Amino acid sequence: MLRTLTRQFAPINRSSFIRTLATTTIPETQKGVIFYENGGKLEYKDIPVPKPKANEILVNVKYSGVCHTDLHAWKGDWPLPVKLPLVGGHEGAGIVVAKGDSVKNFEIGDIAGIKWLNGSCLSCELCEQGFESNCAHADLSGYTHDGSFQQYATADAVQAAKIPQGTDLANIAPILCAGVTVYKALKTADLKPGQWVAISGAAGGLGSLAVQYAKAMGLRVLGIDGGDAKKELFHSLGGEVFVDFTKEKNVTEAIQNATNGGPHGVINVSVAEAAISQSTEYVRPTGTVVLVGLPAGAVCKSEVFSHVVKSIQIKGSYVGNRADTREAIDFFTRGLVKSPIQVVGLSKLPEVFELMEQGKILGRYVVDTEK
Ligand code: 8ID
Ligand code: ZN
Repeated sequence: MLRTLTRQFAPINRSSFIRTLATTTIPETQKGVIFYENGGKLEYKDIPVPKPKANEILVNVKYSGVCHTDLHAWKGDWPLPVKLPLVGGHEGAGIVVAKGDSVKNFEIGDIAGIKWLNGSCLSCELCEQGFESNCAHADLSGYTHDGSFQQYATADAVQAAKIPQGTDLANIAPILCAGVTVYKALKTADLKPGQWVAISGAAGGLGSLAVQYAKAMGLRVLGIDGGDAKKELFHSLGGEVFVDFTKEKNVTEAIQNATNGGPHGVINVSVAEAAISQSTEYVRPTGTVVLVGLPAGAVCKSEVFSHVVKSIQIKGSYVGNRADTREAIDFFTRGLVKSPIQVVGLSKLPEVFELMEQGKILGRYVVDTEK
């Protein structure tokens, strides 16, 4: 039996929240963007509203960020097959409108976030130790489980993100993947306040948040990306030194000069294989290269002699666990990071993918599921 939304909310003076007051019944069908094969038509149409299982909440998604991962999923870039047909999206923010009988941690009317990690087994050694994203049975929103590019989406209540009442839902959406991921990647780099971190892909969705989390952690931030608009965004977010890979003749030298010997850590959030390998060259001796961006079929090459003599580390970092999520949201709620977003209707998703493919997006696009 599902407990459905009946209670009346007290009005809160936030535009994205007020619009939820009208949501009192759960329809049978809803608008969503669905595709039936990789690279196939992205159809904006009426689809059934999913029913939550005993362990799940049903979230009336108001806004969803569009992550480059959604583009990879649609294109079929990775060696892990997607569920088909698929509703993508994994940065969904909305209101809990129904829940399964065994859900204890959410009430109807709570604000919840749909994350990439929709659910995990919670009983294997990895889950037990907080490495839930690495669980062999991980269920992924917008990949193996229909995600947030629809008005109603389900999530395992244990993994769904808790969002404080009154939060601006459009602005928090990108925190649910991009924010959590870069926050975790920065923790993985294990840097100290005052040290240099380079963000490769600094003005994209993940990068623009990484700059701010890094600043909030007391790091000095060098950003690498292409074009004047990206440079401007980077500096407006508090970044210190910008290296334009489209203009700079010797990127490695420019980065090492600006950081007096190379950054202590590098967060790779570009979707460019060559840029990832290059980061092993300019990183400071004893520094750490963190791999986050996932270009199709990419290999990270590190020249072995230098790797050994410089004693560098290369680490992979994959979203974050429940604690990372809570902490990343806390940085946002305290105003330490802001989402540089542009909001468009969900029906415009194909156009957003096109801009993303061309590398033309500044910050993050967020889709409004009601348009
Ligand atoms: O858990 C994870 N590891 C995780 C989580 C979320 C996303 C990984 N990702 C992956 C995505 O799947 C994607 O491969 O991180 C990558 C970046 O996602 P995004 O930030 O959502 O993508 P974007 O908004 O398109 O930003 C990419 C930026 O990289 C720049 C672009 O200009 C853009 O600003 N860029 C490129 I493409 N080539 C570059 C280069 N050679 C570059 N920046 C510097 N040097
Ligand atoms: Zn993502």
